Amino acid sequence: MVSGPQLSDAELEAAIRCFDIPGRFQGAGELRRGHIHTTYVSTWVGPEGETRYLHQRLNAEVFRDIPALMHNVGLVTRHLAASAEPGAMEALQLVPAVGTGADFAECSGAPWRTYRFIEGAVSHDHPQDVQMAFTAASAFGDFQVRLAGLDAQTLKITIPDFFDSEARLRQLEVAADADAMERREGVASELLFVDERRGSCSVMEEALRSGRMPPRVVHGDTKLNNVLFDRESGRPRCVVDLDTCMPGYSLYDFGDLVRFTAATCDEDEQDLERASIDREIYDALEAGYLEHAAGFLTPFERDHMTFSARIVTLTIGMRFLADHLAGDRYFKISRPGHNLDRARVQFKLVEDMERWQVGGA
Ligand code: GN1
Ligand code: MG
Repeated sequence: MVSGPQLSDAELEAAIRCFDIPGRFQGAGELRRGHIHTTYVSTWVGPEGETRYLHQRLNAEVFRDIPALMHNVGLVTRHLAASAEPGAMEALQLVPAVGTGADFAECSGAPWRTYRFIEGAVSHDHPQDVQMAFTAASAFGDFQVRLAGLDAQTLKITIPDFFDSEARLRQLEVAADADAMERREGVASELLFVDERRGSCSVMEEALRSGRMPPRVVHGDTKLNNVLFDRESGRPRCVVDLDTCMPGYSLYDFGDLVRFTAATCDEDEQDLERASIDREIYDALEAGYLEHAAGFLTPFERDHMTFSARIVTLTIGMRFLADHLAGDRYFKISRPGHNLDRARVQFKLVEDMERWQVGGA
């Protein structure tokens, strides 16, 4: 997908007004975040002063069943809010739609949802120091512990095989065989890179099949910037982006956290020389994650933490490469070859982790 949908100001305001927000509407603007949905922030003035709201025009190509997606988000936000202890992180708060009271609404030709904006918080694409990495990992570990109280059966599978590396490999191979954009020749070395590692794509799936690793509800997109930190104190305030909260395996979240947070460059860096994994950050992530997760990880999981970082990075690289081959239909891009750049960074990170023998499994 090349860019978000272009909406007129009137269409945007109409969509925002589908939600039950008190006060007088002041204005709204786009917040350029994420590869999937399109996000806006609006400002309102009421008796309590100025308040802001976050609105998302949901991507129904990626999430084919929006009611199922919002069923999960509603369940998770309410579970987190109900189980919050004093001093715990906040849960995102959905704003109901006018008239129906539902968690989403069809407006201006698309499905939308609205959250209360979390004020006084910041997010980071890169950790400022090892302490920040530790804190983020601890926040995601805590999030998993709190989700453990939620019956996985009640959550819907909104994107089938989302965490499954074997399925992601097959999707890449289908995209390469179809070669819809005639880009296959240009990515021969990347396809070879994946092919040489195809055996590793079965390790986690085999463990799930054989029962050596339990399925668990996970966050599914544990990028550092999905933790909001308090601007003043630096403490974690809220874990956001709950779209991929689904049954998966715990180490997926740990692996994805390493992939993004310990990387020394942006996810789409074009100078591959800059792409590596920062070992100190890796260690802080491991220690931070274990702060809460040590209590529930099985010996198999404990032994496969470093491996999970490698396999999740390879898997997301395969997804970017498959999308490049298919014509950039899934992840938003802002330049030609953007998904290929993203894939190459992931593969460089995998190579780096292999070099320092991360995850012998
Ligand atoms: C997508 O849109 P965003 O940035 O929250 C993707 C994740 C990927 C991530 C890679 C539903 O998340 O799975 O890990 O990009 N979300 C979906 O940056 O596919
Ligand atoms: Mg996401």
